Formats: sequence, C-alpha cells, structure tokens
Amino acid sequence: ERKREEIARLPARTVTVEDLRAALKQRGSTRDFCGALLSPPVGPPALIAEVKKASPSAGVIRPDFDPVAVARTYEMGGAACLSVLTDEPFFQGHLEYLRRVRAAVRLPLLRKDFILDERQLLESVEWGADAVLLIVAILPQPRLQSLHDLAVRAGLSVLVEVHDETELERALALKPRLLGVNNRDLRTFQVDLGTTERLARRLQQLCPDPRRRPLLVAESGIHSRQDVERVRAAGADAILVGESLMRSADLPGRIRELMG
Ligand code: IGP
Repeated sequence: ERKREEIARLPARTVTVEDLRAALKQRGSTRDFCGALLSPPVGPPALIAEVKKASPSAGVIRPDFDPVAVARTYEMGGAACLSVLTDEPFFQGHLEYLRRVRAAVRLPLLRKDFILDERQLLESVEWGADAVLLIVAILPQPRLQSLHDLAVRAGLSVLVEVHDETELERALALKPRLLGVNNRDLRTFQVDLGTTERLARRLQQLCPDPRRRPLLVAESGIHSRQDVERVRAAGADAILVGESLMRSADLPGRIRELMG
C-alpha cells in the first residue's frame, strides 16, 4: 500500500526504453548478471548472496547491519552476484544501499523489491541495479509482460519469480532468461525446498531443450550444504541465499560451509 502511494507521487509520465537507455548510459556500464551466473567463482550452483537487514518472517536478522561490509565479504567469499533489498516497509532496505554497494564491489547487482510500475525500472537503473525482480504473483499478465519486455529491451536482466505451476506457465510465456523459484510461500511464509524440485521437473517438461531453458534460480530457505546439493540435483543453476548468511558471525566460513 505504501509502495503504491510512493509510486503515485512519482511524475505521471510513461517511462520509455529510451529513458532507461539514457539513464544507463549516464550511470556507466551494466554488469552482466546472467554471464556471472554462468561462470561463477564457486559452484555450480552459482551463489547470489543477499544483502538484507530484516524480513517480515524473521524480523531483524542482523542488528549491526552494514551493507557495504557484507557485500565486500560476499564478493571475497565467491558470490557470483548480489541481491540487495531496497524495500523499506517490510525489509528495512533502502535504494541508497544499491548505490553504496555498487561503489564497493564489482559484482552484478539485483534490486530486490516489489516492482509494479515502469517508473520503478527507471529508479532501479538510476540507483545502480543491473537486474530487477518481477514477482509473477503480484502482477497481472499484461503488466508483467510489458515490464519484462521494457527492462530487457533496455539491457537489464530480469529475474522472473514463481511459486507454483500456474505462475510458471505465465512466466514462460515471457521467454525469460532467468527464472526464480521461491521456496517460500509469500502468504504463509512457509518454506519447502520441494517447490524447487516440483517446478524444476515441470520446467524440464515444458522446455525439453536445455539450450532454450531459462537459468533456474532456487530462492529462499537454503540453510545447509545438503540443501544446496538438493536444489542442485533438482536442476538449479544458481541459489539465492539471504537469512542463513546474514545470521552468521563468520560470513566467509558460512559461505564455505554452504558451497563446499
Ligand atoms: C532469500 P532466505 O530465506 O535465504 O533469506 O531468502 C530470498 O529468496 C528472499 O529474500 C526473497 C524475497 C522475495 C524477498 C525471495 N523472493 C521477494 C522479497 C521479495
């Protein structure tokens, strides 16, 4: 609701692909998010490490949160890409974190937020995102399609997030390069890694040719080496991990534990 009010305050003008390209040019280079997932420093699976202070399900995860220090440690520990929470009401994130993290590391950055509007794509570029998240569950299909196509035409990577079979089919209609399966049910906060296994099988049926299949990112609820191996065996090319890293006092050790 607050998000909607914020967006309503932005100038009421349609954002075009030219606007996005101009903003990207002004900002400087875009880092290749998909490319980084395809040749990760540790793995496969590639690690997308999340910079997150708090969440609705866990409350404050890291009281002494320092986004730049965390991001540097992730980079040194072998993360392929970073995910930065910018949502304020639920995750105590901030757009400013994107800018600060971008200046501190060389990794491609995903803006993790609830994107509903073109103007948020422009904002994402201006604050330093290389990739944006689109959550199928919160977007009607025409809006999902237009946001996806606009972002891709501008040269952003898009992680299209699904949680069930119906959403998977809606996502595949976009021909995405990156598909995220969220193991957490956003309504109940329940986590089940079986979601990745189930939807990965379905994905393989729907896209039998691996060359045409989107890269698969297993998201949420990954806490152990065993969890990593489980989603890898299911077919995940990458994992997105937040809480189990952010809770650790020994981040480099925690990454080694997870990634082997
Ligand atoms: C990370 P976890 O359980 O490792 O902290 O999960 C990430 O998947 C989660 O933060 C997430 C998310 C989202 C957050 C996945 N999809 C959509 C906000 C919005």
